[in-house]
Amino acid sequence: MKSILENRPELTRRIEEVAEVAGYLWQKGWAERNGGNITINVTACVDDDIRRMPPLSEPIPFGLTLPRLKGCYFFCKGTNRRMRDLARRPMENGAVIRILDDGASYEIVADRAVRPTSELASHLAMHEQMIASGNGYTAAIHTHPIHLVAMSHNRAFLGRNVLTRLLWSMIPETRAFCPKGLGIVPYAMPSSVELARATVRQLAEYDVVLWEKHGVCAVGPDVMEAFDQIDVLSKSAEIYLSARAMGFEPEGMTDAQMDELKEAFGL
Ligand code: 2HA
Ligand code: ZN
Repeated sequence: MKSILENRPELTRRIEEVAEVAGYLWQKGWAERNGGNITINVTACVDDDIRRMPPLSEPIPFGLTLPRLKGCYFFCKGTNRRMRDLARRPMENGAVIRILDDGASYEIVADRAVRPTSELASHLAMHEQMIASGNGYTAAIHTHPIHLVAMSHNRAFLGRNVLTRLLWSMIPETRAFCPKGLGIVPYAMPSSVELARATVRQLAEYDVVLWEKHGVCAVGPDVMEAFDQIDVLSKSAEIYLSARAMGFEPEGMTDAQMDELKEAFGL
């Protein structure tokens, strides 16, 4: 069987990058069973031959109407597929989809009829928002980072920017490399349109959002940068929890130290 990746080095590179990050999510312990999902907007890598490719599925509605996505193409992890399998065999555990002209449904175009992630509504809503904002972002990741999810079980952390300030204060790099901080999305049913809408509202302000008692979503210019943001926040969460496990509340950097950082890095 001919793969869509054949003779398409840029598309291949982008999907190899997804596979690399999928491996990291598994190694981190953030991707049990089929947990988490990755989507990337690959429209810029699409040529006329791809545009002419016949669909491998019926049109499938995704539950929202997102007019900016008309004619866009996405590579999506498959629903019920394992992240660790996506890492080794991306085209068997994910698929390229085409958004149809109604902006409300998609069809699968390659390589196989693998149905996209159960969180497709949230992912596509995030992509629509990224296009609307003109930020040039192309990647969205949802994963289940242990320490951040644990922290979301404490109501005291869920106030606006409470966790952001706490996590920033654990190590200077977190503020430097996650300058917008961490948005909070109150618990909502996985895969729901309600969850998608609440996620997008937070993304107007943040590049990473915490889904209460579930996981995080991050967006970025590419999948590696989206991953890095989750990784630095998660590092801070681990430092906080290590200190607590040693029996003390960590002091945290002072507001003055963090402001100094803001100026030095032009954040
Ligand atoms: O894809 O993580 O939230 C499995 C999930 C759903
Ligand atoms: Zn999830």
